[in-house]
Amino acid sequence: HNEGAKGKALKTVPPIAHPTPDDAFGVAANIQYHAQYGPHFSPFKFEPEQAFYATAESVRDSLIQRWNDTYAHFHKTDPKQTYYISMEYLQGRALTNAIGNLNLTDAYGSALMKLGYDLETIVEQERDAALGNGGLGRLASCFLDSMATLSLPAWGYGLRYKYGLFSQRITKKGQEEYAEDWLEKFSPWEIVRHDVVHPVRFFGEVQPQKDGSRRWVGGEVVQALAYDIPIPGYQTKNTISLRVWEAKVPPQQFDLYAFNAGDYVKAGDLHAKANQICAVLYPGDATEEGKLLRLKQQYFLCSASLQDIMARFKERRPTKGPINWSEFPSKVAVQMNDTHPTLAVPELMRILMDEEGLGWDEAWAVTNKTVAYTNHTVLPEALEKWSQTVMGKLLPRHMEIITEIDKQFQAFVRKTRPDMESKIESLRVLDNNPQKPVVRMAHLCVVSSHAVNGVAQLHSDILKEDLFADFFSLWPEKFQNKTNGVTPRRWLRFCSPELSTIITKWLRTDKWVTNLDLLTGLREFADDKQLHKEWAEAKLQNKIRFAQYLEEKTGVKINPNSMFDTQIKRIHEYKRQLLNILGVVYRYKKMKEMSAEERKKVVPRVVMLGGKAFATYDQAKRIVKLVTDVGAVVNNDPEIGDLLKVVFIPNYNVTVAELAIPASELSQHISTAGMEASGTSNMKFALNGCLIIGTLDGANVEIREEIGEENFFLFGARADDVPRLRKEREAGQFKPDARFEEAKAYIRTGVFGEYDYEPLLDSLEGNSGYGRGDYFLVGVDFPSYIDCQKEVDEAYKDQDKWVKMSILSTAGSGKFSSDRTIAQYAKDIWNIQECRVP
Ligand code: 4GP
Repeated sequence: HNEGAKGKALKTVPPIAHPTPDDAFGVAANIQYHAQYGPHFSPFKFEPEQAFYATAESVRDSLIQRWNDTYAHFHKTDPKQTYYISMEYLQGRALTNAIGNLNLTDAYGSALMKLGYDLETIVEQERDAALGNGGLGRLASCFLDSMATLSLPAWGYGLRYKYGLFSQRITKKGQEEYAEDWLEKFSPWEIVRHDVVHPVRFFGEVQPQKDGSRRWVGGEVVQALAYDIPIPGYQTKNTISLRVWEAKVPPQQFDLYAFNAGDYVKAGDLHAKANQICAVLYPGDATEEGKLLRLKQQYFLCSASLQDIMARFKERRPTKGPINWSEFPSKVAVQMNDTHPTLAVPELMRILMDEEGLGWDEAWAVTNKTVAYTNHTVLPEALEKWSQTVMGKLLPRHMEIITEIDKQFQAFVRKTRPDMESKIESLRVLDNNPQKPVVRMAHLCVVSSHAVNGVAQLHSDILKEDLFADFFSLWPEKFQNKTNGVTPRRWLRFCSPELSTIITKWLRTDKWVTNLDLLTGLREFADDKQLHKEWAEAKLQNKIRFAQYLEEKTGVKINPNSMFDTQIKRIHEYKRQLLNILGVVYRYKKMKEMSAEERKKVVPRVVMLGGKAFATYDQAKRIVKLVTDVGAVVNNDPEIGDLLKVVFIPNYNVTVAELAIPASELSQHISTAGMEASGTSNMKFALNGCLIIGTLDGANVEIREEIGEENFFLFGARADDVPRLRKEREAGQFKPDARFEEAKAYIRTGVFGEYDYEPLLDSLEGNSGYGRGDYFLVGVDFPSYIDCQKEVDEAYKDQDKWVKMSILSTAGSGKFSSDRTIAQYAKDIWNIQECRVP
């Protein structure tokens, strides 16, 4: 089945020569070779597209070699290995990162020059791999980069969606969604593995066996086919895998008789069903079909990955004698990225019991020591619950296992904590509400895992004190915090080469790229005039580059000497893009009321918002519409000119972030306190010397601690106060600030157009029919937000002070490297060690 030692192997022959950093001629020849013989060959054509594919294929050769060496090394040394299972990965583009990590950037740059291209043009040919939705998906990708860079024995598993997260277009109607066909012209980075295939069953029934065991039979069986995407580490040979699965049916299941009889639909029925599984990420789940498809996707990912892990484990055991299963957790760690891969638990139990013949207790002990769970959100709507009926139909054996876990959990509580008897119903894995019996996936995760973690200190505290408080009282030792991080390679070294060069120059080393704490060395120069000059110059270059991009995409011309103020993230009411835009509306109104003299004192600003609204999330789409409508008026107001611009950045993705973040001077992280689990773009902005205006939420708290409170623009209610404030708001005890009323009333006058904003504005009222009565406390935080924005303007007027704050932001960002986060997971949860390819 697998890529291990069995069967005939390729004889060792002299190694093939791969491009080296100082051999631009060799690299150029290699690119030419691929242009000539690669799958994208086109006679007489060497357009940027052909050049990109030839370049990528040439880089891929080096990656494959390293990937092979890494695999062989892991196979030989047989270390404990981590498997990160995630429904999402937001990889973005790979070329810059790959050649950067391989230390081949200059070589490829000069090679392409010889062939008549500059690297930048070629890089821009690549489509983003957007196999994810938001922070959780990008975090998974940062983690892979750190796992490889730390030379850890670790892999990622995911799904190979045909269409990535939709591509967003902004029209007069607001956001429109289009399929993101990232595979249209193939991805040069994936290697299809026809030798790695696992069967995955759906539906069918459970048959009791003579020996008392149970077996799942019948139903539909599809094949999971592996694609490996090599993930190179930085300055290490180690290159790990992101293995993504695609669903296939074997050709024997194509009904040739039906086809020849003219029933084409029937003939290809199973193929069509298999194709649905990996068609899109998060298919709409308003219908029963949609729900079933989502559960199918989750099981497909878990089953294929677990079978794969199992096969590798077995392959690495000595061939003689029975397998000692208690050894499994000392060789395998499985990390569930949120609740989407929870089915890994019953699937591992099923394999151990039904296929390997272990008893319940033994299987449970192995499973518990193997799996761990990361929670990424406390939003109730995001804590998955699956209908027991659907689960029982699609996965009858798993439903039995889940039911047993639920039963044993109850018995455990009764036995060990009789004082908690009254809590059992609300803690159970099964919610047997007769109207709607469901499986609580988060509870299944907590009960089954040996470790449960939140993603920032505040969030982990909320898990312990609130969301999972009773579980915490049962198992205090399970709960941990692992504050998120971001990879310094993509998010500083490669996305801002200008700033990186300056940092390396002043620190006299580039070791900060793998040891981000070294950035504190910049503090020493925070007042140095020369550094200020260089720093501001780099920022300006990045601003100019982004301004050009924006003009190309939106037609709006922005002045690079204005303050660049950015909020980029998924559009969600709790993230409060609405607070931002209401603030802009208020600012605009005040500017209109000013005399020409007064206006001269205004700090020119470009307010940029970007992000995708989930296709069925109406309020989020209205927010997008409001931002674009405000922009259309403000940007064309001759009285205002360059003093204020409002731009919606279309189709926000990883590549856009790589341009926007280094160009920003202020970024907004303004969620209702207690609702943003961590945030990771806040870390990227701070790392790039962008100041933050934010609430005390998620990782903002730790960022502020690290960079110093005097370098952070703080406003708004604290998480502890939120429940009380909500109650007061509900009880009609909230007295809105006049400025808040003014901003809303201004929109209601119709200055920004005739679109019906009432559902949005009404959601901000205490007794709303649309929202939840200003549940997100926009009205409560509005006055302190406006005051804080004033402080921002004042600070910006003193550019020396501003640049110093900017340097100190970067200097204090060392903690937020995903290398630190991953090292902590490796030590505290996975118990894995470095396994470096010699
Ligand atoms: C996100 C959280 O909303 C964000 O605060 C956090 O930084 C990120 O996970 C990574 O931990 N959650 C999701 C999600 O993306 O889908 O729940």
